[in-house]
Amino acid sequence: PNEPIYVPKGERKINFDIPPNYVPEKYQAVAERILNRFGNEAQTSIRINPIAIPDLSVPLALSRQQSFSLFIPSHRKMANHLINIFMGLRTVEDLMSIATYCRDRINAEMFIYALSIAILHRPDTKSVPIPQLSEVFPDKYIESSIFHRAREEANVVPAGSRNPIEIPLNYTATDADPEHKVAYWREDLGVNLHHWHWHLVYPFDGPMVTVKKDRRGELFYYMHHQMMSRYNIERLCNNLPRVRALSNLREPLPEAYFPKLDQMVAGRAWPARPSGFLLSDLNRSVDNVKFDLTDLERYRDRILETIRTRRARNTQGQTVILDDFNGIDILGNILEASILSPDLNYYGDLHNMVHMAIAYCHDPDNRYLESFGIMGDPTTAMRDPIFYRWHEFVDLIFTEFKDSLPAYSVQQLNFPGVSVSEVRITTPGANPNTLNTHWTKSDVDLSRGLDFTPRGSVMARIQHLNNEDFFYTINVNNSNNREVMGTVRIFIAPKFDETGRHFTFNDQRLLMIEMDRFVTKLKRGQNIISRSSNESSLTIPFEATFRNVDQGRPSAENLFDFDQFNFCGCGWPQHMLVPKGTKLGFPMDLFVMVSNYELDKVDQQDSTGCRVGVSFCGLRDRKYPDARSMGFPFDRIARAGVGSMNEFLTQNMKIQNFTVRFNDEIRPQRRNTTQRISRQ
Ligand code: CUO
Repeated sequence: PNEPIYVPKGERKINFDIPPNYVPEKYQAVAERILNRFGNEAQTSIRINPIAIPDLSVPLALSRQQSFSLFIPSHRKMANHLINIFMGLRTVEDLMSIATYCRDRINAEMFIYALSIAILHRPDTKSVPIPQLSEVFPDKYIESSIFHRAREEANVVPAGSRNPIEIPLNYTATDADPEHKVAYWREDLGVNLHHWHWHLVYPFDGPMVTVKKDRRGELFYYMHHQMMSRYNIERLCNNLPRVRALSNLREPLPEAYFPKLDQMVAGRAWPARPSGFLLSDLNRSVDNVKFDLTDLERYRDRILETIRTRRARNTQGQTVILDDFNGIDILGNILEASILSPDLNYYGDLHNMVHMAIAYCHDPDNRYLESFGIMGDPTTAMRDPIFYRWHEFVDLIFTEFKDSLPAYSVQQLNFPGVSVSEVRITTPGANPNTLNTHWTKSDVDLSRGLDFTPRGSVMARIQHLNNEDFFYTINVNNSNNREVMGTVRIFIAPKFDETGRHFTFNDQRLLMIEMDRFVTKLKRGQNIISRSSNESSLTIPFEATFRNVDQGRPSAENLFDFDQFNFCGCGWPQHMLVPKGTKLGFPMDLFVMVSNYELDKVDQQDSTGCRVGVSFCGLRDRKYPDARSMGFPFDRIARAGVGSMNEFLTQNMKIQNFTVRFNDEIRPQRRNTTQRISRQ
């Protein structure tokens, strides 16, 4: 039961042994030809057992031609119904059976969503990798014209000899729109996959939320806050100012976005949004979506009032105190909103509704029969510049609350007897304290998402940002007369703002991005800690996003192998760990803190699941493995008298200048996963 059920490796000849009534009516006539297509030459046959089919009328209400969105409450309800069915099945075989029955009947996106949630949460499918969304729905990530070229390639060239189809870096706009300078970041495949995966692991609605996820509201705050800081740093690297929050919903939106994506399943193009659009009240009976901008403003004001008083109310009319530690978790659930919100009616569903208001601004009353834009789907939302304006506002609300809490005292920050004397960054072959970035071209397989014959791999080749591997070296002195345990917390932030001025402590701390966090033993006396960038607690390995392209062309052997490498998909992509920097070198501060593990530790059993991407994604079925508030020590304002980073430091912290140098050339990805495998 702990082994993957079905491992696709290269090309295999597979027949399917499926109960006749499982095949939808319209395919009945050709069923035999499809299911048994390899006849006696098949290497494997997959057998599906017939079981009683549950009532699927609720999820079937959304047709296969409609677009599915988690942000639409009626769609969520249907998906939750399906998730409950998948979760309630007795065995993995029964799950496969019902999933097979649903596969060609249920709306495809809803089906993949519900099945992925079930696989992630059923105890008997812990080790089953969920389908990589970029391969199932490549149309959500990759420019539409490529699919015509892919079809041509597949028809003319036999599988195995096909060349990857190159996708240019700049296809959604030109630098005439300044916002386009950071399109490589917004449209990055790994960044978007991470965001989709995060929302799968931490849904805001549905049966999986009530299985209480530890600190999910707080993680909503922290993960999105960190993405915002990363995006703002990326903007500074590209000579753009930090994002201006979308605080006035009545102002025209100067940010335009033309996605150039097609939804193949629904057979429609994602609508574009020219510059200057206005949000308006929504009234779309077809989606059961109806709300006014005034409603949103009322929810916002109630949330701000809750922050001012640090008191929320619940459905029973009781007061819920937002305390120093749990307040942020409650606020995260109020703001998103999740069904864990103390009072969904009173506080509304602010974050999700503004996603919707933006997604429907081109057709708020459905008079043109248009569906939602890319802000209406967590899979695609991060491509749009407006995403960051809205999330900057969400982040401001969180910051408003965090800034009302008392600052950390020296005592809370300190680790008696432990001091950090030196920290440095080493990139092999480069100057000390330099990080190097460049472009890389990597491949993704489109074929699972292409419904045409002949079959076999068709690869798209994508150009993306990447960084050279590097190490941190940290010298720590332990003057206690015994061994102690410490948590090493590594952050980086830019030194100068958009006008070239040194950041104040308060502005710089908000841009501190986490790079790594790990627990280590500190023996008495001097300790030299060396840590590789590939071990980061933030990231998933390069190969979890891309097919390996060591030799320039993927082969059946180096396609990634689920047996050895049971990837867990949630986590920041390794290739986006380091901001782009600049050609001349972008000046940043490296911050390292060693905190007292006695105050950090969470007593619980070791996790058996994924141990990658933990900083943003937590551990499956376990508490978040760090007792401190997320973002510690930068989640609070500075104590009195601290105006600069130097003044903030206690003896268990150290900062170091470094630069990030961008080389505007394409370099191949080195194999870097060995360390990661042994760590697991
Ligand atoms: Cu992740 Cu707005 O929460 O998209």
